[in-house]
Amino acid sequence: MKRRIILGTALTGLMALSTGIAGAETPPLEQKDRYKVGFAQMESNNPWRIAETKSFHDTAKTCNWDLIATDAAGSAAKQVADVDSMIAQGIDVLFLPPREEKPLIPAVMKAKAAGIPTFLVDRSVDPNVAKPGEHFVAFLGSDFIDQGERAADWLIANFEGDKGVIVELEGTTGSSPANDRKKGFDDQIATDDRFEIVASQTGDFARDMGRQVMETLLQAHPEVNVVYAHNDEMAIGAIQALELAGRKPGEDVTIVSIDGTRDALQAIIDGKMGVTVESSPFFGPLACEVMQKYAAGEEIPGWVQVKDRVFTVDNAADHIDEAY
Ligand code: GYE
Repeated sequence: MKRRIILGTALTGLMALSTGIAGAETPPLEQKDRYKVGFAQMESNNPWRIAETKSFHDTAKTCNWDLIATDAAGSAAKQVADVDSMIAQGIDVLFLPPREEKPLIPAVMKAKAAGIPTFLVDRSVDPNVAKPGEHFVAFLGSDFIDQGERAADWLIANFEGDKGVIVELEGTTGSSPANDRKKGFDDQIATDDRFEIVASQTGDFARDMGRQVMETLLQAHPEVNVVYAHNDEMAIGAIQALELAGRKPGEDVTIVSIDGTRDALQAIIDGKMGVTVESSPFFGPLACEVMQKYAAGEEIPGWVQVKDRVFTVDNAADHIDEAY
C-alpha cells in the first residue's frame, strides 16, 4: 500500500515536470491548426456582456477555434463549475472573465493543475493570491483605476456649480473593476474640495438595480447633483430614477460613467449624460493574437493593457454606429 502511494507520487511528479504544472511557469500551449477554446462568461444581463460573448464567437471563425462558451448567469459558483466542466471536456486554453476577485481563484488554480493555460479577460483576480506568469498567463484588460480617475478629471473640469454632491453607484462587490474604479475616482475627486461623495452603494453593474438604488438614495439625499456610476447600465438606470422623481439629468444632475454603450452615447447626444470613459468589450481579436503569440513561445506581459478613449458631446455622434 505504502509503496503504491510512493509510486503514485513519483508519477505525478514526473507528469508535473513534463508539463510544467507544478512549477512557477504557466502550462505551455502546443502550436496546432485548431484549438479547443473555453470562454466562461459570467452573465449575459447587459449589452456589454452580450457584445463580449459575440466577439468570442466571431473570433472563433477567423482564429480556428472550436469554442465552448458558457454563461454563469451571475453566479461565481456556477462560473467555477463551468470551468470544471470545460477542463473535463479537454480544452486547450481557457479565457476567463472572473466575476469576482477571490471566488474565481480556484478555477484558475484548477486549470493550471490540469495543464491548461489561462488568460483572464476584462476582469482580474486578487493579485496577492493568483499571479500572472505563474498561475495564469496574463490579464487582458483596461486600467480601471485610470478609468475612474479620468471620470473624476472630466467632472473636475466640467462641473459648473459651487458644490458637487455625489452619489456613487458601485459595480459588483468584490470585482476588480468595482474596486479599482472606486479607488481611481474617489482619490482623484478628493483633490477638489468642491466635491463630496454622500453615498456609495453597489448596483451590481445592472440597469435595474442601478435604478432601484438611485431611487432609494435620492430619497435619503435629495440634494444630490452628481451621479458617478461604475458602468453605463447603472447610469441609465439612475437616469430613469431621476426622471421619475422629476429631476433633469444633464441639467440639474451631472452623470459620469464608464463603458461606452450605445444607450450611453445616445444619452450624451441627448444631453442627459456628461461623459463615459470607454471600456471595450471586443476582446475576441486580442485573445486570438495573444494566444497565438503564447503558442509560438513569445514572452507575454502579465498585463496586456487595453487603451480606452473618452466619449463626450464632442465625439459621441462619431462613435455611436460602432457602439453595442
Ligand atoms: O464595465 C461592465 C461589465 O468587467 C470591464 O463588467 C468589465 C465590466 C464592464 O458588466 O459593464
